Amino acid sequence: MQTILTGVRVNEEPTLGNFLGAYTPMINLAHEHANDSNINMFIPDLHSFTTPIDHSKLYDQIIKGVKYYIAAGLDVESPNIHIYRQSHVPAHAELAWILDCFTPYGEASRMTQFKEKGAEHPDAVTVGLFNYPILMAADILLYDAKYIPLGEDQFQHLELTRNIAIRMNNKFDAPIFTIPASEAEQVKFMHLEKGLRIRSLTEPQKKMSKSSENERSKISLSDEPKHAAKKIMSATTDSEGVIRFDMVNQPGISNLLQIESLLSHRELQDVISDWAGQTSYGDLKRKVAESVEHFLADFQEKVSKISDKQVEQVLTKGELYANEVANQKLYEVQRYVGVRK
Ligand code: AQP
Repeated sequence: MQTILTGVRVNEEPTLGNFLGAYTPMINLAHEHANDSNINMFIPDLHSFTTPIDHSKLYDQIIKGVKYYIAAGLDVESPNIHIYRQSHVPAHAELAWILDCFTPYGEASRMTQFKEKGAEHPDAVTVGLFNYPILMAADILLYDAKYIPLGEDQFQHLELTRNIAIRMNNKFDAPIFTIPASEAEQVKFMHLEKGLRIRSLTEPQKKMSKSSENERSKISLSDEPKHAAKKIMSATTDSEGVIRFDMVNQPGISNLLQIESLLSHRELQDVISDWAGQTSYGDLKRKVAESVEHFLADFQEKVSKISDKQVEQVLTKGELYANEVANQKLYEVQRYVGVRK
């Protein structure tokens, strides 16, 4: 059976960008493929402190992260849906070390996210931040995952994962790893035209990021719904004075149209047509604010109904599965590199 896999770090409260870029495609694919694929939705908790965080909050955030996956619509009763913590499957960290030794330093140095995040945290650029895409490669390759629903910002890391897998397979002349599908195939598999990038509400040329210190730039999944609606009402737009979908010249307006399409489950083209040529940015903002408020109220109610006990049960089941699959792959790799007979 093929494997579809994704994860969202719990360094900060996930945003609407994470929800629409990673949760939504994964949930849609789970609905479509839970009978013919393994659906692995894991919490990449070891990735959570590649940039500085408040460690006293991390454990609670992990549990909340699991609740978010369930509330988003994963059917945890399905035998093929697996939710687990990366830290509770030691093979992730072990394989990452092996992959490190098959990753040229120059190639890893080209990762733009490292450069961007390094610039944001100049006093705290750690080896962990540099190494994070290689741990991500281990997260994927351990399970032979072919499809990885991701936002556009992660495609470079996916390409690195593909390169590492191809290099190892060539080196040992064996199909050790399944090569994840290319960016174009991933996008097609998610039924998208291209990768998704929800923009910052205050600087729409940038992506909405959960670690942004500007609260007004992002909608967090735990935002009070009315407060979130106000953030949409004050989102940065432009002075063109007419509603058009044009990510280059009108990224703020285009971002609102994109959010509206995803939250209302309507084709982007239909939403664009509804608003084309209209001139009241206020009307568009009001519509999107309503959709965001409604979405958050509904989502938060679902989250509040999930108990810690249910989370424990889901994780126990998921981690049993994940350790079994991951250890098998790790042992195979260990044999190829020569540390196991
Ligand atoms: N703005 C976005 N639009 C669409 N998808 C997005 N993702 C993140 N931001 C957007 C997708 O969410 C998944 C989880 O990402 P992550 O938390 O592992 O790391 P990230 O990509 O670094 O996400 P953030 O929100 O920007 O986090 P911080 O600010 O902590 O670095 C990925 O699939 C990502 O593509």
